[in-house]
Amino acid sequence: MDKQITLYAAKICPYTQRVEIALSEARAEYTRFEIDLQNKPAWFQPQVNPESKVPTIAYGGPPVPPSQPSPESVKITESLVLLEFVADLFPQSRILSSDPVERAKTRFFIDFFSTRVAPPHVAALLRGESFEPLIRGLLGFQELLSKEGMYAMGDQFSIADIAVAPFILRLETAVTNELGVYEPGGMLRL
Ligand SMILES: N[C@@H](CCC(=O)N[C@@H](CS)C(=O)NCC(=O)O)C(=O)O
Repeated sequence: MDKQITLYAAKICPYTQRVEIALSEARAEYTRFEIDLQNKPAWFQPQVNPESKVPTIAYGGPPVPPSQPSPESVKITESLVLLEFVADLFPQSRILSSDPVERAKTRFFIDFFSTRVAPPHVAALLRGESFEPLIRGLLGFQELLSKEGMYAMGDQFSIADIAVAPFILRLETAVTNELGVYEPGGMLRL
């Protein structure tokens, strides 16, 4: 029998959404446990994640209620690590290619997004800093998108799409509705 998977999650969390998309794409059976980030259960930090963050997966161990996590399950954190973990557990999902070059390109794409788009996104929208680094990052990001298929890396939906989707959707929603700490129209004054 396959080992059990419990995902500690929060509905509002884009990092959690990454993992939920991957598990769904892999048609994985798993138990989802919502963590109220404003009022976390006392057992969460000591027994599940010392950093006290979602998403976290408890993998394996005996069948237990999520609120009574077993020390025998392995606790795995960090959404990008978890995307690769899900891809490894469910290779038939094809969310990460088996080809070394494709894998490297996928990882580069995700790294580019994480270092050149996500930080200036936060800086511009949440701290009111210049939009220029964000626009520059997005232009570079666009260049990396496959010219062939409909997905980030080509014809196959992959962890590249999954890693960026929750953030790109938030960015689009924010800038089309002028949500954020910048002045109205501020994103256009470059
Ligand atoms: N780098 C982590 C970030 C996870 C993260 O920051 N999660 C937030 C919710 S979106 C969290 O749990 N924060 C703890 C808190 O709010 O106390 C990842 O990629 O999984």
